[in-house]
Amino acid sequence: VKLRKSGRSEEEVLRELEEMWNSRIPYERVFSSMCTKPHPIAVKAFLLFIESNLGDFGIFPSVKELEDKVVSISAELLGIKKFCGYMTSGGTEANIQALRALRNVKRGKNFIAPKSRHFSIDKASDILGVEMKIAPLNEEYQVDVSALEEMIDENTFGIVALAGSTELGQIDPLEEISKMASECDIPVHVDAAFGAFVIPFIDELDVNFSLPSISSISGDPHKMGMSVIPSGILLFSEEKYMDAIKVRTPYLTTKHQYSLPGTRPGASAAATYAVFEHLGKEGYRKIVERCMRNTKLIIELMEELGFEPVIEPKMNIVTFEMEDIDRIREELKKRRWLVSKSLNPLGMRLVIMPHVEEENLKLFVEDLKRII
Ligand code: 0PR
Repeated sequence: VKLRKSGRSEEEVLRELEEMWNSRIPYERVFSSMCTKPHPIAVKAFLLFIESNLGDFGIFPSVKELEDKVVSISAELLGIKKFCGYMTSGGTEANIQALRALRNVKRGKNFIAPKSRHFSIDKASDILGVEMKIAPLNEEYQVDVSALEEMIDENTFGIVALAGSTELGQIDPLEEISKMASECDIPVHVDAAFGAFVIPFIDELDVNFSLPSISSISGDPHKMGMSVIPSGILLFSEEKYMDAIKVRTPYLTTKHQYSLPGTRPGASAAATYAVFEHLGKEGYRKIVERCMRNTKLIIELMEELGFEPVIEPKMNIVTFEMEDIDRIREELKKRRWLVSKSLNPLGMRLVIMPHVEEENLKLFVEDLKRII
């Protein structure tokens, strides 16, 4: 494909794109994604700020204000009083940056992450050129804290814990980890990419994010926050961690930068602020409650087919052990359903996002029944 000598009409180009867009499996039939249709107000706000660049916000001072508001609203939601932070492109950037900050502060050579970590942690280890030690899980698929403690050595600069694991939505025992880490003087990064905008709206999940030793927390508005892609949050408990990833930017309108990308969308800050303001706690709670009702429904329907969830889901992710997941997944795809495969344990993983309708869960299970 080459750049054309002379261009085609707007109408023609857009028609081609529309056709391409319409060929996808719509979100209504996608149970494999942690992303969802952004809230309409997020889309409007995004378009309004489409030109803005948070990488040089002296030109667009209002986007910096919006980013700061998004960061403090997120911190308040998670019950964190003392914080600093910025908007990332998502969970991957946040994990890389959090580990970079810990490595730079502690000057160590390795960190420890649970077996249940997201693969972005592996990317961080590779990019930073530091060793990643993998901690085993207990029978509830949470990190085994005593094994974790034994893995700490004089070169360990940090620990990763999960609040909403990718495969099961499991939450690691943060209080226990924090207590142990405080005794060993090791900072902890909590990856709440998925959980940050779910946990605060489920009363039974009484998770304390404001613990000693928790040095950073990440959470993604582009997952359960109903915002647009790319929207992530990274919060640090102390300035020294932010300072450890600061670079000077002499020729910009601003003196320094903390983010991994240089140029980055101010539109994401506007979109996320808009959806935060518009939904409020009540709006989010309703969305999360509906996702949890649908998660319970799919469990009931799957139990009728003889499948049990691996763990009682804490959030709207549920995984069923399934030996022949590869074949079933292929067959489901032929019928235009997308599910994902979990590896630990081998099974079918369903993420019951706000775009998942009760009716479609019933149709899905009927198709699954025919396949098995
Ligand atoms: N941390 C955790 C716990 C995650 O689950 C994810 C993404 C990340 C970090 C990285 O976040 P970003 O992808 O925003 O950088 N987990 C999802 C997954 O791998 C991402 C995803 C989203 C995958 C939508 C598929 C999809 O359709 O399942």
